[in-house]
Amino acid sequence: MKAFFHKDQLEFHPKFEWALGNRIKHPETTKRAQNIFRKLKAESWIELAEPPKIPLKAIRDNHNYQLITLYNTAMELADEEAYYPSVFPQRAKAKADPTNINHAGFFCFDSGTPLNNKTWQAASWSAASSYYAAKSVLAGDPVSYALSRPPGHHASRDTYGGYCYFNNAAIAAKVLRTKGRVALVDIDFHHGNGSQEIFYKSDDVFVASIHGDPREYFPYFCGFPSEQGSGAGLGHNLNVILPTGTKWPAYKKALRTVFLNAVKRFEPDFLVISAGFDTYKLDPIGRFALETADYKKMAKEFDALKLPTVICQEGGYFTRDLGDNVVSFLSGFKDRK
Ligand code: SP5
Ligand code: ZN
Repeated sequence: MKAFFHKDQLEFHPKFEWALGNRIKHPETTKRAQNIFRKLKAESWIELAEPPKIPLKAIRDNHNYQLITLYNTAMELADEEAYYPSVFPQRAKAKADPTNINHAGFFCFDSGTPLNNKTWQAASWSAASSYYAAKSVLAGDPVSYALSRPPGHHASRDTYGGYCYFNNAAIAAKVLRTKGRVALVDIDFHHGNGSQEIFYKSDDVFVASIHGDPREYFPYFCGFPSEQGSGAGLGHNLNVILPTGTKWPAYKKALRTVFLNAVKRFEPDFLVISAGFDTYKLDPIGRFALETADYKKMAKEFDALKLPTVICQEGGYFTRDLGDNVVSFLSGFKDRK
């Protein structure tokens, strides 16, 4: 199995975030990616591959030019300077100039996702990892993994937040949809609001997310079962909420009876998995209670669909066990190579 990662994804070091009024150490560290990389390297059946540069057009297919411009504006920040917006306009009435860093709040929806002069570099290499993982699946690999860090599923066409800058999984889905119907399934603890928004009106990409209750957890304002898509996409968006403390037996039940059934009914040709491991029992942010071995069991449920599959890394903040959890998950697809 190929695993895509570029070392410049490590050049981005968010130091802190503002969370619920407190300044806390940033959970989305380079150590996360390094831990995953080290564990992947120890597995002989995983082949690490460095992606080439992503064509700008592949980013433009998902994100508008203002967002791209803003990250380029941030490249002019001084070393060690991080920009946290402090003004968040009511969008409908606002106009923004993305060459002015002080307008960043127009594009941003939280205070946990800083911009600095390395954001563009890391985010575009992360996008490249998922783009080329999708390309490898189109070229015949049954399953590919993208160590996409920074993560992506909270980023929409024109907004960033939740530690996400470009929506890596959506970029992969758009590569695959040129050749068929795509199911994008999101198993991160948090609702994949960016992915939902990008494909909300699409009838050829089904988006399904299984997550903690947004009334209590990030991203708070969406991720409810009533959100089912609109226009041609009506019926092609699924949100499943599980209670705080959920363990594997209850997770598996929801996965089989609701989640996977809906995916099958859609009859996809390809699968993209937004794979977050903040559902882990020791995770400092997520509040489910899955164990390392559960990720292999979960993967086998997806593997049984027998679809060409791209797996994109999302969250997971208990760094010590993160790589083990990723390897456990990937091992569920091992029989397909
Ligand atoms: C990709 C992803 O998983 N993004 C998650 C963003 C969540 N941001 C809000 C975090 C709130 C942190 N609360 C601190 C609890 C410390 N014990
Ligand atoms: Zn998450």
